[in-house]
Amino acid sequence: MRWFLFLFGLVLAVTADGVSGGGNVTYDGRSLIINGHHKILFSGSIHYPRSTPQMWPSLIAKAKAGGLDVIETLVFWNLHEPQPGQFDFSGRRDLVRFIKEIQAQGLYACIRIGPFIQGEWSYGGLPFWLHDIPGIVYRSDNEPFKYQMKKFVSKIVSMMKAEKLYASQGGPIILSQIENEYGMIQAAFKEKGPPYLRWAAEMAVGLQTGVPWVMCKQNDAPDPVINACNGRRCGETFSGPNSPNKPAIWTENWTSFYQVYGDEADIRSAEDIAFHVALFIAKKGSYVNYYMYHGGTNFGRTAAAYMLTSYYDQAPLDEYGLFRQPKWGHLKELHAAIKLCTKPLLSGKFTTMALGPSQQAFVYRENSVDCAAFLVNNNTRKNVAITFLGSLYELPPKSISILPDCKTEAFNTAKVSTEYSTRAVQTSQKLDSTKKWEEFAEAIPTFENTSLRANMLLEHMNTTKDASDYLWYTFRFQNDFSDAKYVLNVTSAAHVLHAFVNGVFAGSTHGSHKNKAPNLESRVTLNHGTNHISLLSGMVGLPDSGPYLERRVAGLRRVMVKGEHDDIKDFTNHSWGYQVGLLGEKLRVYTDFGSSKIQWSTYGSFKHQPLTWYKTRFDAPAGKDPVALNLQSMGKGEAWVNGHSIGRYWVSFLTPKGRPSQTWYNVPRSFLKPTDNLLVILEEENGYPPAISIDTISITKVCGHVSDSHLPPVISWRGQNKTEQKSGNKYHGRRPKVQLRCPPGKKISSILFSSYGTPSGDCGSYAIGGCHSLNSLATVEEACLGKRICSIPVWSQKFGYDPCPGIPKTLLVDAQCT
Ligand SMILES: *[C@@H]1O[C@H](CO)[C@@H](O)[C@H](O)[C@H]1NC(C)=O
Ligand SMILES: *[C@@H]1O[C@H](CO)[C@@H](O)[C@H](O)[C@H]1NC(C)=O
Ligand SMILES: *[C@@H]1O[C@H](CO)[C@@H](O)[C@H](O)[C@H]1NC(C)=O
Ligand SMILES: *[C@@H]1O[C@H](CO)[C@@H](O)[C@H](O)[C@H]1NC(C)=O
Ligand SMILES: *[C@@H]1O[C@H](CO)[C@@H](O)[C@H](O)[C@H]1NC(C)=O
Ligand SMILES: *[C@@H]1O[C@H](CO)[C@@H](O)[C@H](O)[C@H]1NC(C)=O
Ligand SMILES: *[C@@H]1O[C@H](CO)[C@@H](O)[C@H](O)[C@H]1NC(C)=O
Ligand SMILES: CC(=O)N[C@H]1CO[C@H](CO)[C@@H](O)[C@@H]1O
Repeated sequence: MRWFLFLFGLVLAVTADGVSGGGNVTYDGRSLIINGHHKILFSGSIHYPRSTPQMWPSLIAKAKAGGLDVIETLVFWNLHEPQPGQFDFSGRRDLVRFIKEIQAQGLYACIRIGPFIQGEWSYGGLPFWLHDIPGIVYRSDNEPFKYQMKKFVSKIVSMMKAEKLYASQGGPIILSQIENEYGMIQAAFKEKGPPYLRWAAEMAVGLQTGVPWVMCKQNDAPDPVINACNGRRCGETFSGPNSPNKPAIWTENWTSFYQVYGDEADIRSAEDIAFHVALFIAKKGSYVNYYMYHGGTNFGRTAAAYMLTSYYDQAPLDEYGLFRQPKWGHLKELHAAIKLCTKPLLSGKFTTMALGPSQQAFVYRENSVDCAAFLVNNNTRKNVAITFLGSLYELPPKSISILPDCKTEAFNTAKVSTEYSTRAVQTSQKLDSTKKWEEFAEAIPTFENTSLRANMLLEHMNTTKDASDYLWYTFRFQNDFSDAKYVLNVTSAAHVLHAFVNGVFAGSTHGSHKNKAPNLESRVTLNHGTNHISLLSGMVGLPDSGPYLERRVAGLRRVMVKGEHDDIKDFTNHSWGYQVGLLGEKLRVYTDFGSSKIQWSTYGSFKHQPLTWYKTRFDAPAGKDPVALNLQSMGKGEAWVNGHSIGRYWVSFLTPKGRPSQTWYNVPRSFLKPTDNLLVILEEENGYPPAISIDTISITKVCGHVSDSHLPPVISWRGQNKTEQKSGNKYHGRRPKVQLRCPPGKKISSILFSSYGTPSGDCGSYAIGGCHSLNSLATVEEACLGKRICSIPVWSQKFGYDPCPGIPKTLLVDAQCT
């Protein structure tokens, strides 16, 4: 009874005290201290340029509903300062608007300024123009770099101050980060590393933000900067703060992992994330950030080398901002359960107890009433019964039970109460009328067409200055070989390479995130007399990691033509002509204006060869569901909608399982008009545009699977009313139940499967087992049809009779949302 009242009070207290604008931020060995209060904080990464300003309010609201206190973002230097001194904070770049939206929703913010951020972002966020500063060495004790870094960091800090966005000024920002995972590469800088690191810390602290700074993966972060952990298992791997006066902070707890072309998606289960977060908190962690909470989209050419356009689609909010269940809901319940432990966690005495060979309790006791415990079963195979303070607890393999009163299990990391949801794609519009497509063949430039010349192979990035992914290398030569067969042999450090001989396609090669592109060795036919060779070097994003980024090289390294009789001509130091970018890019044919300036041909006018632009128009799908282009029929390239680049696509690069890493490409609703939207595609290989479709993405199915011994988490007590409170029965309302929730605007339209008994399988694939109530379907239909949300107790009485007395039963329900 007392515990319950306490619990209820605490819920109110957390809500009221929770997150409100501003306050002085300090810290001690336990946690951050905001306005004099210690805090356990849950944070989630949402990167403002990876979604649209129109999406920000709903993403932040969903993060708040998921129990987060803080939204964390990187700051993207190369997006904000594309040319020295020319700043851009418009649209998706509007950092101030993003922070103000966080503030408006009553959450805290953490900005990781870097300004080197890695982040699977092109060039790790550094503007490419830094490369042209004489003598520069990035991220080292190097005056030119330090000068530029300080200038940018100061600019961002003063922008935040001008808008009064630091907590010390009454704003939401409670934490900032300087540098990023420098500890991983510091050794490469030898004696230039440590002074740079100290300088970075002093420079940041000197900006007097009034809130603490962190450095992640930097065990020796200088005082007062806090060293933080990044990774998947910080509860197990983090060696802890480097001072007893600093709190344990986890800046990147990966909810999944970034994906490169050729990779399958990395699926990290809700149970595994919950286990490691609970463990980190159990071991005195006080701040956990989910990287990513919403990944979003790498629009345009912002993705780093070989990174997919879709970013952390497996996060609790998927690429489109839809709930990824049960991940979002399971973590929400975890946060609520941990928040119930706040008082003893922050002021209780900490002890640990061994309870078995791989079982342990982490206990925080303040007095006889305020006590919280985390029971850990680290056995990965077995259910284990644990006796703790005289009570028995059954823990599934590799799981943690949270007892906010040292008695009642409020939550177990491996018991998922949240429904599973299935995301489905519906084709809204096929673009299959060839009459509606037009095409434009990209010109293959020859040496004569170029104005930039050199008697050597230029380095790719330093030549394009990242104005385009593409660089043409051209040369001409008189063929005096007597052979009929030739091999063009190109060694390159480009990501992709397409070769053309006398205007005709002569072969391609590409690399991957792990391996550089193999040599292009193509059999070619040469003219007698003059031959024109045009080689297109392409980058799929600039590199974003490792030391000495300024020394990286890309593009062609060696070019030879070899005859049948091994007569070799080496053209490496020949006279070369260069063209930066494609003609279509220069003419901006992907905009309404640019597209009207060129002569498009009807679809199918010429024999398709790599490097063709395609154009059509389409209407926006009705409704509000997110929109995506299905590019399954295409190869590799980039797509634009009404002039906005929705990113690079690379469907022809298959995973080991033989499928594209990404088939659907996000088209934010705000890029669309109701009708007549301009779609332009640059296809580098061979594609079949008439098979492209405009699709919508939505949650169409929800499924729950709960056993009759599985009590729902204590978070559901929040909803209890006064009468229930007085009854003081802790277990009131805690009967095991399956809960189903369709997304807003949809209702349960049919029950696809329902079995109360011993159904086999799980939400992915199921079948009726040896024990099954004949009322399974009717009971669930009665409770759920036509409703958006329903809950069905896992209880024989509900199903009219017990189909197999004495046997533990489960209820598995799969339902359609329409
Ligand atoms: C921060 O602390 C200073 C004095 O220590 C105080 O004047 C100021 O009002 C505090 N700021 C907030 C937002 O509470
Ligand atoms: C659990 O076991 C694994 C493997 O033996 C070990 O690496 C890890 O540190 C253990 N974790 C805990 C919390 O005991
Ligand atoms: C390139 O040069 C050739 C020969 O001089 C010319 O016919 C062609 O039109 C030029 N192409 C472009 C894109 O300028
Ligand atoms: C990069 O290009 C610039 C001209 O834009 C040139 O001055 C410089 O030497 C080049 N740097 C390297 C490393 O090639
Ligand atoms: C291409 O050149 C590389 C060396 O640059 C050589 O190892 C390879 O054998 C050559 N390939 C052919 C087909 O000649
Ligand atoms: C090209 O020129 C560079 C610089 O003069 C030289 O080091 C290199 O060996 C030459 N390469 C070939 C294949 O001739
Ligand atoms: C409060 O809960 C009790 C017991 O579940 C129920 O009978 C009563 O109708 C509820 N009252 C309100 C106002 O919801
Ligand atoms: C960059 C980095 O530290 N990656 C590590 C993240 O954690 C996984 C597994 O915990 C490691 O395999 C990675 O090396």
